[in-house]
Amino acid sequence: MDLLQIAKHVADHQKNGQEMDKISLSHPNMNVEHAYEIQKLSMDQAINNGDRLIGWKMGLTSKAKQLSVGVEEAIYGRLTSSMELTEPTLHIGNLIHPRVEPEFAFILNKELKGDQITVRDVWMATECIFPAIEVIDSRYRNFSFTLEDVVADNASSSKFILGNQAFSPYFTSWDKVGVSMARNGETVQSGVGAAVLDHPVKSIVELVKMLDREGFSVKPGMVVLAGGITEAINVYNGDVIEVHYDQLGTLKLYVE
Ligand code: 0L1
Ligand code: MG
Repeated sequence: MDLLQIAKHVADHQKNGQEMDKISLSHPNMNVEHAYEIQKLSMDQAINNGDRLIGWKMGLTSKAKQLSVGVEEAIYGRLTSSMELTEPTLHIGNLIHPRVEPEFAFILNKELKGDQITVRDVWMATECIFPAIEVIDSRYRNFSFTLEDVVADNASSSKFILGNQAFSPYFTSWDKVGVSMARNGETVQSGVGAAVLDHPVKSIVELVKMLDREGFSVKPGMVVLAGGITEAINVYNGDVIEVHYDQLGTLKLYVE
């Protein structure tokens, strides 16, 4: 299996917003280690072309999401500078079938690494937390994939936006924050922070342990999306998405 060739193929489809066949169809022997290597190599393509690694995301962190895509473990992906929206407008011309989901974004101020990482280590290294919206856009038809496929496709990462207000980690019970998401004024999803591995901080612990297996770490200044708090919803041209985070405000996203 030529992992670099597969990675270039994935990178092209990500860049051009084009659907592709599942890699597992042509490479049924691909395992999760291969898939993470494909993810790394494909994101290296983007980085070599001027993009910048600015953080990590955790995906499939809720049981509901794992069930909906038929897998039993959380996964991670890479966040680059070109994925961050600085204005609340999502241009979908170059996307395939975008979905959005509410998340919390941790900003770290110390390196986090190693398989002995604890919740306390994460809190000691967390500068602040932002309410955030992640846009996922699987490059596979109908969001249909195996665990290996979705890992190779950078955990369906596409775009993300942080709120304008950063919050101290210490005065909010992040697992208790209620979140509701409305499309064009109608509430379509609601959830609570505990949907993310019982507490979003545990997702960061899990990420650091997973990264350690591959020799990576979370660097100071990086952003980490902890995982979807509700199911993701499809968005279409003209939609206005509003996500309300109890006590923390509302994020809007205009889809064009
Ligand atoms: O961020 C996520 O939880 C998405 C991970 C990949 C699964 C999907 O595309 O729904
Ligand atoms: Mg997500």
